[in-house]
This record gives sequence, C-alpha cells and structure tokens, in this order.
Amino acid sequence: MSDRTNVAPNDLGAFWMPFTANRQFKKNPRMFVAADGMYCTTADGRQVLDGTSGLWCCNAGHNQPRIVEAIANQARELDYAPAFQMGHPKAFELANRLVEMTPKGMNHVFYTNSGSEAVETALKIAIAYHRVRGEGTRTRLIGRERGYHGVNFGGISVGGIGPNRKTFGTLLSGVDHMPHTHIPENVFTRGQPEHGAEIADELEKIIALGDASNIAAVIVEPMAGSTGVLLPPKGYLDRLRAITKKHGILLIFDEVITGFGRLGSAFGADHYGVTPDMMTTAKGLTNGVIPMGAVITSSEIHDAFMDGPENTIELFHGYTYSGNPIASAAGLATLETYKQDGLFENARDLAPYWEDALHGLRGLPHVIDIRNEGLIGAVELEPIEGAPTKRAFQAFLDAYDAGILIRTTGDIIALSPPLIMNKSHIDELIGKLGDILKNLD
Ligand code: PXG
Repeated sequence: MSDRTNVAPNDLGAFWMPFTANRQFKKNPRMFVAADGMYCTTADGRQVLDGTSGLWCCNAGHNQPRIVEAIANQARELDYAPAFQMGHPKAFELANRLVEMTPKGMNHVFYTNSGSEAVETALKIAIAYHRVRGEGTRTRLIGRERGYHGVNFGGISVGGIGPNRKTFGTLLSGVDHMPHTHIPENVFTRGQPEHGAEIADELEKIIALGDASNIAAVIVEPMAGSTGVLLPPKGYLDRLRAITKKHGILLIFDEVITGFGRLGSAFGADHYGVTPDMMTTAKGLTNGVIPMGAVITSSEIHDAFMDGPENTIELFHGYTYSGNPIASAAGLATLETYKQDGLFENARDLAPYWEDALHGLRGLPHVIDIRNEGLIGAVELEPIEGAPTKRAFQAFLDAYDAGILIRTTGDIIALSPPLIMNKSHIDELIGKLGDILKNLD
C-alpha cells in the first residue's frame, strides 16, 4: 500500500475529479486522510472542523461507531443480494423505518444509489403513474430556476443551473421552469422570509400555457441548498401544493439536502408543514458513508401500479444496487443513531444559537446577505467586479488553511455542519469564518 499521507502531485492525473478545477487542485491538493466526529484530518496532520457535513451528508458526524459496526457486520454476513426478483430482510426493514418517519400517507420506498438517481426515478414514476391511470398525455415536467436535482439528464433538465445544462445538448423536452424565490426584499432575514409567497402563482401561468392535462409533476427543493440556501417564503410551498392539487399535478419535494434533520425536523415536508406526493432522498439516509438514495411515494401513486396480472413487473425500472445490503445496514444504523442520539432535536435546539452566531457576521467586509434555517447557513459576499466566485473561493482556501471546512457556490458561503455539533463548535466555526472575512480582499 502506498503512503497515503504522501501523495506526490504527479500521481494525481488518472482521477478525473467531479465538480473540481482539476488542474488547479492537482497543483496544490487538499486531502483528507481520516475523520472522527466533527473533525477531518488533513494529509499534513491538521484537524479541520467540518462545517459542511462532507457534502451535506454526514449528519451524524464522522466515524459514527454504530454505522461503522453495522457496515462491517453486514459485509461479513451478506455482502450482496440480487436486487431484482430477490430480496433480503434489511431492505424491507429500512423501508418500514423510513415510512414510519415520513409524513402520513407516504408509504412506499424505491431505492436508488444517489440523489441524482432518486430524481430520475421520481420523474419516471410521475410520468408512468399518469399513464397507468389512463392520463398518458401528462408528460411535461416543471422545475424551478436555481433548482439543483443532481446531474443526470432528467435532473439537469428540470434543474435551473445554467452551467450544469449548457454543454449537454438538448436535454429532456417538455420541461418548464418556475421563477426562483430569492428576492432582494428578504435580505438578512432570519429563518423563513416574509416576502414572495405569490411567486408560486407563476405556476398557474405555466399551467395555462401548457395545459394541466399535459403536465405530470412539479419538482422543487423545499429549501434550495446547492445554489446558496434559498429559503421558501412563508406560504409559498402551501400555494404550490394547492395549485398542483387543484390541477391533478404531482408535487415532488427533492429532500436530498433537507431530509434527515438538517432543518431540525425529519424532512422539509414536516418543517414547512406541506406534504408532497413524492420525496427524493439520499445523503443523510446513510450518513453519506455508503451511497444510497430513496424515493418515497404516496400510497396513491404506488397502488396505481399494483394492477394487472400478478406475475407482471409493475415498473420497468431499478438498479443493480437498489437496496444493497450494506447500504441498507448503514441506513438502519444511521436512522437508529438519529433517534438514539436525539440529533434532530439537537439541530432544533441549537438553531437559535446558530442563527445568532451567523447573523453576528453582518457588517463584516463584503457581506451582502446572511440566511439561515435549522442547521443551515449562508453568507453571501459581494462578487469581485469581473471575477465572480473568486472572492468566495479565496475564503474557502483560507478556511481550509485556518482549520474549517466550508463550501462555496458562486460568491455564497454555504454551511451545513453535522447535527452532533455543540455551541463550542459553532463558536469555533463562525469565529474563524469571521476572522477570514475580516482579512479577505
Ligand atoms: N437533489 C438535491 C436537492 C441535491 O442537493 C442531488 C439531488 C443529487 O444528489 P447526488 O447524490 O447524486 O449528488 C443533490 C446533491 C453542494 C453540493 O455543495 C450539493 C449536492 C451535491 C454535492 C455538493 O451544494 N447536492
């Protein structure tokens, strides 16, 4: 085995890294070689406080003993079972546990291996659902500007991020986008913003043009994470729910980030009190340790497929690793950890302290907005003229040097620490971030 703490830059060529400036990174690599609890260890032996739960996924922190143990035991007991026409108990058990914790009426789970695949699955189920009910003209999909729904073709089509779409050809046809909800009136709002519920009414205009009889589903993140923590204005999601229901259109909540306690409730649906027809999940489902995603659907959707001869496959869709035993074991241990350790409650209890600490950064150089909800935060910086993203990326590099892991998207710093954190971690994270901002050009 090579010495993992001493990787020479010229060894890094083969790995084409995702969403990374490869050439820049490989000139000056940033490597983690270990992690425990709230901290990751760098290749040069420094401790870095994880302010982002990896990529919004390690909600129970790193090296969680229950999860580590479950994975090791499962690998020894049953490493793999075919996913099609065969089963194994833990996939069923995990589905039951998920259904118990999701809003009433969300009763069925379809497994995937990522958030992107959960999105593709949900979009396909939406279209197929209408077809099995005899409404096969309902094929159009509606997403939202600045929405992130993963990187597969369906997801980038309904997604609203220009650079994720522009180099990939024709994408899916039959897609419309609603406007995003990020409006200047809400600058420096603590928690959910007051203004903008009426932005949901734009959906009525799209429906008027496309006709409800042609529209399968609307997909939104309850809170848009990736494009910089864009919170739903008060009343906005309720309006989306009312409009979609009125027109027989399915509402999909992409809960890949908002699921599993990030907002201080199990899901965004609970937090905002709005129940969709399907939810897509991943990340926190297995604490990010083993790839797994899941679509959770209403009984109405599932039951519509359970028709016809019993020996026919009801949905021609699935993955080799759907409900993989090790992922299922990791999922069960993760959900157990959230429950036993009261992590959603911890997130909820800490949220006011988190909010105060974050908003304490107001007034520092370049800070033009601060947003928060649950254990999520965003600090938006004024872009350098002619060089967008540069200032925030410099903050990211400075943060890494100073021993905190932050995430940047455009000129927005996004924070989503593990739910195991305590007040002293908040002080360390926000304190160091404040020092960085004070010295940023
Ligand atoms: N939907 C949502 C709402 C997401 O946030 C995906 C789908 C796709 O999940 P997978 O597992 O295919 O990556 C995501 C992923 C960031 C960041 O820093 C966000 C994501 C992934 C990586 C980085 O904002 N979100």
